[in-house]
Amino acid sequence: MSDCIFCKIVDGSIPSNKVLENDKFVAFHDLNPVKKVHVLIIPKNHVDNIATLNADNESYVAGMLSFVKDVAKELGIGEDGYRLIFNTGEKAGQTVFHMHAHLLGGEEMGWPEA
Ligand code: IU
Repeated sequence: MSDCIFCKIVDGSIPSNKVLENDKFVAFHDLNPVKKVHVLIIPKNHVDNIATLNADNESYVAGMLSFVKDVAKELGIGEDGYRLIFNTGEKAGQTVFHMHAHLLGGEEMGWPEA
């Protein structure tokens, strides 16, 4: 999508601090981290969010969890414990409508969060 900021990160027209990339996914550091480690993981092909997945686009996100595991390992938090969050829809706090997982870690995290 031409006006999507994360699509521009994928095509390189907007720079990002990348952690890992493969043919389907990119992981980069969030500009406004809320934890010591805060990385966004996105599919290269545009999907708005989980709610808009369907038979035509679900292949875009197949393998995403396995990529998350590789990213956590790359960041050195693979054994430590980490949290994955998909804000889905405005009511849940989604502000960028290109599907992304927030990978959070590097510090102790309570559950539920205060
Ligand atoms: P959300 O789940 O849609 O609210 O998350 C969007 C995230 O994207 C948020 O944590 C922003 O800090 C982050 N972000 C970014 O890292 N780089 C950008 O250019 C933009 C948003 I716009």
